[in-house]
Amino acid sequence: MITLYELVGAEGRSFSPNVWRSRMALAHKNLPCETVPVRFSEIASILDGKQKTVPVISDSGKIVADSWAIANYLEDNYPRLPSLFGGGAGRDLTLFVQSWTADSLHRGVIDLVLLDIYSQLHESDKPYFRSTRERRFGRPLEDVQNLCGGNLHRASRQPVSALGPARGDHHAGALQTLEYLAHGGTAQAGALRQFRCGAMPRGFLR
Ligand SMILES: N[C@@H](CCC(=O)N[C@@H](CS)C(=O)NCC(=O)O)C(=O)O
Repeated sequence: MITLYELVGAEGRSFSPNVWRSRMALAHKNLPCETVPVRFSEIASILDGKQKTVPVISDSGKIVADSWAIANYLEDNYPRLPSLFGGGAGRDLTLFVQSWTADSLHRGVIDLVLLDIYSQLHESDKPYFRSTRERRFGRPLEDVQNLCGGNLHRASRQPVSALGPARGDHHAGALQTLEYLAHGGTAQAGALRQFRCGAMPRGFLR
């Protein structure tokens, strides 16, 4: 059994797109897994105590960290299960999509949701999140999100970078879908449906 360590907020919602990539990769491979919810302040104490970020998986004691490393591990160690990449070219293309997602899409979206992420954190995580992110962004969380129009739903009334106009929910959906595509670039479109119906975190940014 594979164990997936995932970041959660105060109400137990899994809100990290990096973790969702691994969740979706596991689901795509039909691999059963158990999830262990962790807060930011607990990451350093999971497994061998060397982890700095999630997702992390433990597969019968083998520890793999980083969503891209996890996707590669699953593909290489479970070759008989549905392929995440569909071959070498698909793996290369997926790496490109993953890099673009991290460098362009996430950078565009994070301004819209930073305060929302903070608001849904457990109280014990809030000081850490505020201090690290305010250092990174160089201003208060409130200013980051307000400077770009308020929130994901208000932003839905105007085009947001390359995503174009759409409902705010669709931005969130696009983000999740792209996250999935980042690990399933050439996989069958049909596989996507299960995430829409099942594992998608509806309204998780509200
Ligand atoms: N490149 C890594 C990034 C992982 C990452 O940054 N995870 C965030 C959650 S989205 C985290 O664990 N951050 C811990 C922290 O900020 O202390 C991956 O794709 O897994």
